[in-house]
Amino acid sequence: MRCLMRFSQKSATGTRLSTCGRTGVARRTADRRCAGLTSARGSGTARHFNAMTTLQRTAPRPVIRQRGFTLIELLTVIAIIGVLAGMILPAIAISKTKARVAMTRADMKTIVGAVNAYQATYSRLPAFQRSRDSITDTCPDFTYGTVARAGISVTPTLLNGRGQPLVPIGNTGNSGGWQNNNSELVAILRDMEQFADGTTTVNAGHRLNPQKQNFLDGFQDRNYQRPPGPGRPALPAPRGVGPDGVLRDPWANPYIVTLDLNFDGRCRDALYRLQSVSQENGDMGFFGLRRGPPVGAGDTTPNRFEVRANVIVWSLGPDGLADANTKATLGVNKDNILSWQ
Ligand SMILES: [Ca+2]
Ligand SMILES: [Ca+2]
Repeated sequence: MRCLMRFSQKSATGTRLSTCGRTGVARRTADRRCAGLTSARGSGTARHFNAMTTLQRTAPRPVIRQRGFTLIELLTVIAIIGVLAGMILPAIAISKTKARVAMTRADMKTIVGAVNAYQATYSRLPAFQRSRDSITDTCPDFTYGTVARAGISVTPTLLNGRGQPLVPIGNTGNSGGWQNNNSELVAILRDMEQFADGTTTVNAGHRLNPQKQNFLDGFQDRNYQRPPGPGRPALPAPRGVGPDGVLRDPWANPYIVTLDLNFDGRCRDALYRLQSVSQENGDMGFFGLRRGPPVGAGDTTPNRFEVRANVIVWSLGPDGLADANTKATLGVNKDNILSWQ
């Protein structure tokens, strides 16, 4: 009876166990043996069985040693994790940068599209009168660069996302030295009379967008990532229109936009017009840039590299830098993102 009861027990894993730990044919054999032994309790065979059972009960059980990791094993695991992290983290950083570059390209398409839509509506480009009046033979188009505010100087410049001044990029050789950043375009294209910081825009009274259309609705309004405080400047937030009206890229730097204000079908940008940046071979430049013909008698500069477009946009790229003495394909200019590339 005891054996039958044991046969009906299940182990923790669901395997049926016999008294002797047998299964299948062995179990049936054990069944018969146990049945016979049970009916013949007290016989010699039964005594033998009882002796065996006693021996099994009293036999020492094997000791299972539980040991932890050794120091060497732990150090090996830590080293492997370190190697894996060293391989994975750079890959994550690269994919993050690629995603931001893709966002930047999409943003630049949106800006170009907004300018074209404005031009189709009003038969002119979205520029303030002082910007139009500033063009000359040596500076026939207008670049909205890194200048902090509208005026007659390229300094002070806007700050990057870490609160550092950006490289000065603005128009040289124009009349009166008039400069501005892309907030001028934002005000006109979004039909803004006032920016979030309270500044009155060039579009006050809707004078540059009388139909009150929003041509640039693909961007969010961003607050500063850190507001200005006593003795410290505000830190701009990435990708969107800030309280100062400046449209910034995913690295919190302003999009640089050049408009073809002399309407010759070519954009002469403040940086990319430079021979030191764009010349590849003779009048041939990098990324489709070509040295254009002089636009007037006073246009004697060799810095006439241009893009065939009515508007171009570019970003300083992940490093937030550009240099007027470095080729477009090298150094800090290499990662710049160009709408015409
Ligand atoms: Ca032009
Ligand atoms: Ca750069």
